[in-house]
Amino acid sequence: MNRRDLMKGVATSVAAAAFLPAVAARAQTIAKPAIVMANASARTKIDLSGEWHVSIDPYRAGLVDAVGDPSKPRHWRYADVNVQEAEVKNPGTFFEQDMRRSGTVTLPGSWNAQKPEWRYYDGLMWYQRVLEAKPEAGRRAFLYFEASNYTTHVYLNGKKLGVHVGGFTPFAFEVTDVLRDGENRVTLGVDSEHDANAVPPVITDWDIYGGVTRPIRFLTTPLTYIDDAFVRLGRDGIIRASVALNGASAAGQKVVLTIKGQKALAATTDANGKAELSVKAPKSLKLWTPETPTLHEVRIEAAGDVFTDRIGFRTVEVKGEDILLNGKPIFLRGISHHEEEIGTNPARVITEDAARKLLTEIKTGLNGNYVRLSHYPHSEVTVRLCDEMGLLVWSEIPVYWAVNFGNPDTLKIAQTMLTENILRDRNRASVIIWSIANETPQTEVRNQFLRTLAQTARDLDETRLVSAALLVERKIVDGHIDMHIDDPLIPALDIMSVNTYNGWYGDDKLEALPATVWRADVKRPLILSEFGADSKAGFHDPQLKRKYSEEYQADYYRNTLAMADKIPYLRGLSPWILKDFQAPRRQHPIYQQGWNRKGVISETGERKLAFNVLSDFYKSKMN
Ligand code: GCB
Repeated sequence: MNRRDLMKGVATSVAAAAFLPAVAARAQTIAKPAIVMANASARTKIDLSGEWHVSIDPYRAGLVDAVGDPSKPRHWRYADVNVQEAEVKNPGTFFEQDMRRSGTVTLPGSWNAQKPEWRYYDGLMWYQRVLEAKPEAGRRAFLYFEASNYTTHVYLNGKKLGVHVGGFTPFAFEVTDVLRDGENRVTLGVDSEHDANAVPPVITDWDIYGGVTRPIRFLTTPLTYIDDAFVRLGRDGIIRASVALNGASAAGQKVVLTIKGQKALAATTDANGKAELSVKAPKSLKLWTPETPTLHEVRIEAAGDVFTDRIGFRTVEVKGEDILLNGKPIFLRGISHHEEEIGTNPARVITEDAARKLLTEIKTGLNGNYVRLSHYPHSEVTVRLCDEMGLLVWSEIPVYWAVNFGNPDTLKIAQTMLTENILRDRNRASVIIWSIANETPQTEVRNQFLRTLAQTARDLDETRLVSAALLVERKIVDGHIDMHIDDPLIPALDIMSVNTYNGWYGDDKLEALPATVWRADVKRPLILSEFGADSKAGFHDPQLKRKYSEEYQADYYRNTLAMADKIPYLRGLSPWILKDFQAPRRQHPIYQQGWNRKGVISETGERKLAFNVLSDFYKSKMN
């Protein structure tokens, strides 16, 4: 398939011109979420991982009745009612659900892996469990969700706390006033449906993984607490901390910041509860690098609350065609990675152990220093491990393929996701690139949409680079393959990144790839953000080297890497992809069976021939 063809007809149907001012107006109104709860896991009082009652609701009866009327109480999974007792008390009453007597599943974990018939279920699922808690005088209480996919309705003791849209970023609701002493009931309605305005849109090349995919925590804080803290090293050699308090006494509070081994800094919060602190980085400060990923103990005290984290200091910038880390040019030896654990029936449950296994294959197995966490924000545990292990990170939001660029509400969803992602991860030294999109059509509404996102990223974080994985047109010029990078979005980006599949999609011979000519209109460092070919682990075909054989994939890598090596402004690679992953669009009965087979390891972790080709190439790039 020609990559351009994929995008034909995708250009938005909404009247674009009328729409642009609305897009711009919307950009002004995006706000930080009411609760950030930076480094939330450090505040965990009760981890709500474990058994939850579950009830499937494909027609959404618990939310809306037939013909759109309000739903009937007998369907309300969230009602604060003991159904069994109510049935005895009033024999005339009836219910069409009872969460307490429904079966259970273990959360976190997408429903896809919980029952074979749920593998491709796309709809509403209800969850409920008991939270034993006690309201505490002088403390606030919250429910914090690391991620739940896609629309999550949250209730406590029959009261609706709110709704969150988006599958990969954290959110929280305050429950101080709803919490009761003893048994509390948390009920969640998680709807995986993506409509045409969703981010990502309906069609992707990965599995939906509906449900609660990351931990849920019950947290408590003092009445005024440190909600957000962004601690970073600027390109000017200054360490800065932006601190935000949340609570009635947020204004006029003393804030004290200590980086272990350094002198403490102090400031006072303004009328909005915010404080800015800064100090020139001492010469002795150990910088974070992939080779020596030093993390410093950071402690912030204010209003009787304490925030702690382990934070690395480093700078990243672009100069001409170079990416500089701590002022020195760097080549990104990476690979793309979907969030999916090794195994034959993955549930997208990323434990520290599961993440470590996968990242070790990149760091040690492939001699990598970089990972593209595609196509959406991955688990916090993964990003924290990258900090610890020394892997640079490309972080992405799922503005993918046919997003409805003409719709201001879609932009708002994307901006909110980007904001939640940046607020969660901007203390992670490993993260160097915010990616705002993948393979999007070159239309004016798309350009506006993505420029707005680029600005959102820069407003929230002045220390990192902005990029997007772009499409590029392939032509034949004078007998060679010609790739001309001319996307009008590039001036808004720090790095131009391009996905290219010549030799897999299309008819190009592998031997023709090394002679490919790459041309770019704008001077920027280039990352080949994707290239790849399917192979089924164990299918060997040394003679014919048919597609899907390990030999074809290995040859594809050899030739594509030979091509890449000739691009003078190439500064990084993240081939597609580390591991074979679930992809409902991929149904070749012999080779794919529901998996995208472009992994250099199989779904069970078996290394394919291409793994060694890439690993050797990266070895040759290590200084
Ligand atoms: C792409 C997409 C990625 C797909 C891949 C493929 O360009 O960005 O999500 O999975 O191609 O395998 O075709």
